[in-house]
Amino acid sequence: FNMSMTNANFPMDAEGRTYHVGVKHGELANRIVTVGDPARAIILSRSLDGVDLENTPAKTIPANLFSLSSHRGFLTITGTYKGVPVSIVAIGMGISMMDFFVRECRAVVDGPMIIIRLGSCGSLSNAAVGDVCVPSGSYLVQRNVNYFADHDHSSDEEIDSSDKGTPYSFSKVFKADPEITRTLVKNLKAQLGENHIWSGINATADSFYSSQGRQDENFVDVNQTLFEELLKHEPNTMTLEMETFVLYHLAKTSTSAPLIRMNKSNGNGNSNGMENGSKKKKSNSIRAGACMMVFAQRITNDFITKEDIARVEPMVGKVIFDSLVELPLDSNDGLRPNADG
Ligand code: R1P
Repeated sequence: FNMSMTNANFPMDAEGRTYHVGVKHGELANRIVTVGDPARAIILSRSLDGVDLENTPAKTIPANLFSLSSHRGFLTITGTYKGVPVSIVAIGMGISMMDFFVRECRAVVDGPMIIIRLGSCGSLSNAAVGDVCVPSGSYLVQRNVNYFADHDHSSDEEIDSSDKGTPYSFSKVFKADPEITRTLVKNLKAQLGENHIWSGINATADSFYSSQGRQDENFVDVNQTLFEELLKHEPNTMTLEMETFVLYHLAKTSTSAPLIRMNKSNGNGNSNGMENGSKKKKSNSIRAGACMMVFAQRITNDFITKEDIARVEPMVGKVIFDSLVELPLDSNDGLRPNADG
């Protein structure tokens, strides 16, 4: 890996490899599954075409697939599924890692992309450990660090709204691609059973601990009433995890997202004019979706067993690949006049 970068704005090396994910043109498919855990990426890779399962030990990347492990902990595996090119990218944890992944992958892939996250999460709803949640939208939960500046928080107090603000802030909901969500729900229900698949809204938190309402006596977190605040903000809050919001947000703000294209090229409000000539050019969209396995039930305090992870993970992985190859790369949903209201 050549570490000499050619510019400071969007660093790439002489070969065109991105600075953190380490990928270059040709190494990534337009259809991508992203996970946190590299071990999950390797388990999923066993479902790709041409893998010699008998002679590929567990925890080993199948020899017939392209793989790249970056110096910053990203793992990319590319192959085909039912003949269609797909990639699996393990990114680690947190909002910054999702940002690195989406931007650097976008930079080296031509044309429209579909990105589906397969994560794990905590459940705030009735979804039990081992169940799978498919969020149609996500918001961001951030610790408001200013709240903790130069105030006396030695006593645990209720979340309030005095002049120092509230200890946690919640963003608006950004939506998943509706067709991806529908396809995932349909295929997951067929595979895992109606009762194990849940729809709702996800909350992406900037910490595993404080902004997910975990109690830690070593720090002043003022998060005792966080769950109630989340449900007040968004009554359909179903899950808590650490990446999905950034994926949905970047898909929405990508410069070829339908709404942004519309604003740029359609100042006169006539969507027909835009649709005519630009159908071929508008092909850099990112369609995003996600599903997550419940590892932690935050209300009952159950945690998933290793056996359940081993059972659910490869099954959900296969459903995502089936969904990925079933979905058209470029949706025209947002380009229909009035499609977004
Ligand atoms: C925390 O344990 C991690 O698990 C969840 C959270 O979002 C966070 O990244 O997702 P992954 O299993 O995909 O890493």
